[in-house]
Amino acid sequence: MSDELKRKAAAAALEEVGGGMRIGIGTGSTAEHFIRLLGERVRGGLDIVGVPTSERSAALSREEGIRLSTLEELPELDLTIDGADELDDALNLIKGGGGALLREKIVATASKRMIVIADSSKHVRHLGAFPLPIEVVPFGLGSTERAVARVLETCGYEPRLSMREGRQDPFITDGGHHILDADLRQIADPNALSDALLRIPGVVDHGLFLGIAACAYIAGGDGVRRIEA
Ligand code: ABF
Repeated sequence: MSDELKRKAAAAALEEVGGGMRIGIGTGSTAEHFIRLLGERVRGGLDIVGVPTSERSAALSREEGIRLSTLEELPELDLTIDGADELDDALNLIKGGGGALLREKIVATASKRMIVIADSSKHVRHLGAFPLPIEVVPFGLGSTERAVARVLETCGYEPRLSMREGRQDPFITDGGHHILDADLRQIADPNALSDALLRIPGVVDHGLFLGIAACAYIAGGDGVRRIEA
């Protein structure tokens, strides 16, 4: 069911893609529906170029026959379409459950517009039930973990942090970093938390996407709703 909803959200967002566009291509199971639908359109003659947010999405896009480029060649994109782990009414997001948050944020902010696609289970009143991914460099991992815990405490959270496990142990992102997942239950002030985390030297970025998404297609039992930020 949720998979069918993800596909419906992806199909609705695809309507915003036009010929000649430079498209940021997201990561995750919802974004994979988008990539497959986009592939069908490309094989039907739609001329677009995509910039993928992960090696996984790049591989699927190639299989689908989508022409790919990079931000070096195309520093500005027209549109990015990507999934999310949580989104609120203001279209602030938690992303990074799939481990691709850094490239996702770089690609989304290089785009004139970002569109989120999600099933309605991702739409929440307050962000934070989904653990916040925090991408950190391998050097100094122990010290960075302590610094993150201190910052969370200062911001009023009980620091419940876990190192994400991967096939290699710990998980390694496409950029060669690790991910700490912070279970915060409810994020009272996302902007304050974002600023505080970004001041820690070993933190590369985190999964809060604040003021980045322009619109969302949310698919539920009663159809697909479009929300503007
Ligand atoms: C990406 O995929 C991520 O930022 C987010 O973590 C995840 C959502 O996955 P799915 O679409 O599989 O629920 O968009």
